[in-house]
Amino acid sequence: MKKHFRVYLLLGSSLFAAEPGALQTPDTLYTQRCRQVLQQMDSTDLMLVASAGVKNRCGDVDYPYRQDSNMLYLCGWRHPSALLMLSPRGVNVGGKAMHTICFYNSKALESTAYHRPPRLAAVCDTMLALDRFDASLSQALSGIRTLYYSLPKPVFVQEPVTGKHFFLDRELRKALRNQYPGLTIKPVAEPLNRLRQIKSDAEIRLLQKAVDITAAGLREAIKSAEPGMYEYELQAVIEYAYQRFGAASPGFPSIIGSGPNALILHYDDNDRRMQAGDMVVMDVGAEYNGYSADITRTIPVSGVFTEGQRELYEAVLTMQKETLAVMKPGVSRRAVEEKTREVCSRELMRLGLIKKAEEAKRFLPHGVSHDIGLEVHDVSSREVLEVGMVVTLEPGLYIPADDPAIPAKYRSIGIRIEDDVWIVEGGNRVITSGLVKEVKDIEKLMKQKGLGNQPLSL
Ligand SMILES: [Mn+2]
Repeated sequence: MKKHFRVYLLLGSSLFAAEPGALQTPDTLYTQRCRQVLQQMDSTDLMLVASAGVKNRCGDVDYPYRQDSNMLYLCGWRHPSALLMLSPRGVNVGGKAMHTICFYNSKALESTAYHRPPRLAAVCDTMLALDRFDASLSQALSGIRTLYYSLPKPVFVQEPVTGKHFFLDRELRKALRNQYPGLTIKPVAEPLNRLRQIKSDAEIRLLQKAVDITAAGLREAIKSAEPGMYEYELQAVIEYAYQRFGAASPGFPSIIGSGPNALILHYDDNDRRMQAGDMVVMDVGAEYNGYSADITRTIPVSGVFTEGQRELYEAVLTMQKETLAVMKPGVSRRAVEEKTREVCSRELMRLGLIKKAEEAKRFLPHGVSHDIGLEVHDVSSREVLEVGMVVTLEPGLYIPADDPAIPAKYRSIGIRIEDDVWIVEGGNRVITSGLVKEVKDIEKLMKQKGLGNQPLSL
């Protein structure tokens, strides 16, 4: 029985790997990235990028594995217990100078029946078993002045019974200094973030796929929403699309906040029963082949906006549209933020919610843009927009329930509209533009039935 099961798994995996529709980063791109990093480094530098650790869930069960983003970026390797070494000077392996070496755990590889063939062979100069790492490292480090290496997270460890606590990264840094006196240790982010922030065409295709899958899920959720449903039912509809179209998982916990929960920025309990008259904020993103989308739509649960909801929604939409119009290469991130704030103040004054521009911050307490990529809040080192960056634009308005000075029709409403924006020559392209966001389009779509309205009984 067991044997058959294994054969079945292997067969299934080879079919999956050969699936023609699956988008992947081409091997040549990994080689090019490694070469670019090597060119930026001095001959007395060495870089080590480690696989992410496995996190235990309970007993024999681990959390689904997610590779470290820098490892994914440089070589696409998806397994734990591996180290990628980049040496501009070269490390002597069998008489040859190797510049990119991957040390990997061959045991771990054998036990994963689903793995794809090691594409690394095409990316790295050589692949060595992990037990050769120690010897290779001392050779590679001789004469090295700067080691680029990121210490693992979480950095703070506390043991509750003894009350002992220490900073893991500080301890490791100390140990490294003792072992290699005179060595400067810098995070790999320093050379890598600037590269990661500019997306290649291959990365844009992956982000577009993550976006399209997320939009498909949101479209079904918009059609499905109705009073009496639970927030988690909308989450199920959205994440169904992720699994259906081959996205591994959400890139971050789905936020489905209805009624008063719409005002909680990182709400993800998703367990409230939605009522007629509520708005529901859905802030979600599928992760496809390592790349995460980030889209927010806000809809009226009943299918029709009330007057107050529509006025606030149109105000947020105006903030978004006017800001999009200024987003292009050469514009600073601060200018983007200021544009949204300027329109926000103007709109809130027009609606009579504030009297002075500076009062607007109370109703929009968060930043409105961040990079996306291998992480949903992706690395960022540039203050000015450049061709190839992909950033979100997510204005919102959050009107508290308990302020009698605020007209009743606006109270207890939270709205956010978030799109993903690719900065191109002379302007931008909204890669999430296939998903409805105008009031009339949302109301029209909500008239249809969705996946979440299909009967299913226990
Ligand atoms: Mn976001």
